[in-house]
Amino acid sequence: MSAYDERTALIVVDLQNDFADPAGNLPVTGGDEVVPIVNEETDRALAGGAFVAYTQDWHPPSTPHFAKDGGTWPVHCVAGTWGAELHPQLRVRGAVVTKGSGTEDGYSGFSVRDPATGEVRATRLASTLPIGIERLVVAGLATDYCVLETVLDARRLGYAVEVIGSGVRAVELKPGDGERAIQRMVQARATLR
Ligand code: VGL
Ligand code: ZN
Repeated sequence: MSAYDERTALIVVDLQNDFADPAGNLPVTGGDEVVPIVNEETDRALAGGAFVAYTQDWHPPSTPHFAKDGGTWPVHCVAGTWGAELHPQLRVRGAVVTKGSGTEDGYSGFSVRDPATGEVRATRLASTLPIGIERLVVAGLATDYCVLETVLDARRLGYAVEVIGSGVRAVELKPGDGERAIQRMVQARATLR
């Protein structure tokens, strides 16, 4: 395990009720197991002087992201609802960055995409990280969507990235999606711990 320092940020992706609670609208198998792992990781990060940020999927009631509106997913993480809240056992000790709150689609914590125009826009995440952050440690949900896209974007932005293998879980619309996502992250030269 590599040490935390003030040039490192721990990014906790979408650890929200709809994904992490078995009663959520888009439950990820084993999603709740990630919560204590992330809490311990946060202790280590803060002890080492690292920054911690939490992303929060935060959708309007209608969005091209949802199957009922032409997209892929059951309604989930609607802004202001129980499902969109961060998991109650998650100890939130850092910045919270919402994403997906407009009509845009996309999974990355760093960017969203307008499905009509293809335009890609930054979220507040990059600007929320303190100046001097060079390395990101990533955990959360889901391996094959928001974790994957956040890690790929982070590599494009030039951060060194470490993914905590025990701290992520996959949706697996198709079996093997989680493993394939890990391979893509490693191909992008993220390291897997
Ligand atoms: C996610 C599907 C839809 C995620 C978000 O957080 O991985 N997956 N919206
Ligand atoms: Zn979503």
